[in-house]
Amino acid sequence: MGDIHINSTPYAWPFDGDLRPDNTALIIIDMQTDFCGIGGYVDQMGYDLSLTRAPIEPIKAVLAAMRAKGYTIIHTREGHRPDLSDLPANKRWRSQQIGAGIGDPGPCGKILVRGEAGWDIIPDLYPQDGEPIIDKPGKGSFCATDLELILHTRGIRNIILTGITTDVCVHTTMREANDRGFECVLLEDCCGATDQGNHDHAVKMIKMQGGVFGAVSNSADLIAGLP
Ligand code: C5J
Repeated sequence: MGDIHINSTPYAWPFDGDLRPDNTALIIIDMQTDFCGIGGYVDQMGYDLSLTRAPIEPIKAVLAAMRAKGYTIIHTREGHRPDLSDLPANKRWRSQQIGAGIGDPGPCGKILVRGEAGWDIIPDLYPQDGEPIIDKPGKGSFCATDLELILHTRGIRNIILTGITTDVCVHTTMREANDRGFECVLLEDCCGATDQGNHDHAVKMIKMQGGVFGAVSNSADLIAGLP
């Protein structure tokens, strides 16, 4: 037990006050051109890019603060092998229905395909040497990846979640992490969705049942409370 807590709801995070640089990681989810850049997947689907770009500056501030204090920083990218052997037929078909077929050519290269320009992390938030990058074929960051092994190897038990999109990849990852016993907090202003209502409801869901998936905070409170 410790006595370090971040101002958050519905409880002061982490639950046991044991917050240290060597047991806590920042995870930045899918800040790729495909999700927040002109010509990428989200843009091709016709959604409002300002919603998925809104978290860029708040994440930048958290990233700088946590890098300076020596915390583990982990980045994720959603994407598929160039031969599309890890792309389920239903995922491809659904994306084609909305006019942004995964694996099809677009202004930023083949949509959500590893190695293409649109698939990579935006320059503003690009990983530094030594920061693990998790390449994932699905929405959750634990499915078909070595994220859990990396977290356990580093002794991480607290996870700070940021990135896009709040209701899809961030929420799925938070649920996966919570079920594995990690103590999670989502930073509200460091996330964004393709629909503001979905973002708001995804944030609200976390706060039910005493914090059913963890807690919710924001960049300013996290930075102010970070030991
Ligand atoms: C989606 C993601 N929304 N990163 N991916 O398809 O949330």
